[in-house]
Amino acid sequence: MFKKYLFILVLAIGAHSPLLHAKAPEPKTHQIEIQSFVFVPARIEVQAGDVVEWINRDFAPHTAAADNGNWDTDLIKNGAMGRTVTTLPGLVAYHCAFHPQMKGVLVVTSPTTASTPPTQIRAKENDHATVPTN
Ligand SMILES: [Cu+2]
Repeated sequence: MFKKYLFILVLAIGAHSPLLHAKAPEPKTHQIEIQSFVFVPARIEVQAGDVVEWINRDFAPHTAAADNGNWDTDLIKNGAMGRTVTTLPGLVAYHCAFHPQMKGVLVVTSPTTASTPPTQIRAKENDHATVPTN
């Protein structure tokens, strides 16, 4: 959590009009390394619209392919990079086409949800809790 807020702070300082930029965050790029037949990190949280890049540190070639078939980086050679752009929020499991035991997960959040402060989310939940639902 601290890292996330630090990053938002850095963005706010970098942009001269933080209020204008707060509602439409710039797409970010996230990097996942492939080391010793493992995606590192295996699970990352990104916002819809963000770019995810895989860098292959192994001598063996790898791929990153969504289990649902929505995207595939195709072959990533040693030292090379593959990428995809996230679209819809949700959990996206992926794997390496050559090594089915290599698995990873992208946790894709919607930009509006992710930028809502935790206090506002709690307030909404409390509202629902006090309203009888049949
Ligand atoms: Cu592989």
